[in-house]
Amino acid sequence: MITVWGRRNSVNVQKVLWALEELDIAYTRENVGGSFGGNRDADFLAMNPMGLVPVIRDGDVTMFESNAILRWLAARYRAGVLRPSDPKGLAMAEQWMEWAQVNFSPAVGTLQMNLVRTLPESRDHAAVTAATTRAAELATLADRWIARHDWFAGHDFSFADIVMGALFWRYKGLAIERPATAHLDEWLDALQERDPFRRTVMAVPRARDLADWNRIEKETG
Ligand SMILES: N[C@@H](CCC(=O)N[C@@H](CS)C(=O)NCC(=O)O)C(=O)O
Repeated sequence: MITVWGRRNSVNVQKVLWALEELDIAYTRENVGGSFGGNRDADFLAMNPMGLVPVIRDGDVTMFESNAILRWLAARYRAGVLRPSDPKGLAMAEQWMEWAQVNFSPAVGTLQMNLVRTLPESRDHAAVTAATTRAAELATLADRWIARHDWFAGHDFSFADIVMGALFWRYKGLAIERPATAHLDEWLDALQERDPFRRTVMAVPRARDLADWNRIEKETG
């Protein structure tokens, strides 16, 4: 049985839980990180010296870094379900996973940290302005791609849609100005048809502010 360490309101944990559900793999989860703590304990640091969630244990494989975990699960289980079997599809999926981790995730993370997880008086307004502009540029760019493709890898749903989907869902929940992204919105509508997305991402309400965040974390784990 696979074990996942991580709180359900972490976007990176959500990606792993969503992938596990798409692959129909049984798992157990330990609530770690945020107000649950545990991620600075020696036992946890032995699994991930960064002290961050998610971490998984799958037999003799214990690992961290959500995108790498997705790659492991997709390669190990039900080949072709999340990892495209054609080289071009795989290349495109990998391209968007890297793009999301290096570009979109930091912009959304800055917005989330400041606008939701920080009290108004302590927010870094310059950082919010810069991240709002950056995220808008990036969302527009991704919208142009998905206008010409059914999914981020091309023809089929893949782990790239999990990475982009969890992040884009969070971005859409922020109280900021956003550009029109009609094609991304259509793709997001298609994701909402998937039970694994509903159970792992949508099931955790998006918080509006810190009090909301703390309440949801307690309620949903
Ligand atoms: N690049 C890492 C980032 C992991 C990360 O930043 N995790 C955050 C949650 S999204 C975390 O552990 N924060 C500390 C905490 O929850 O206490 C990944 O993709 O797994």
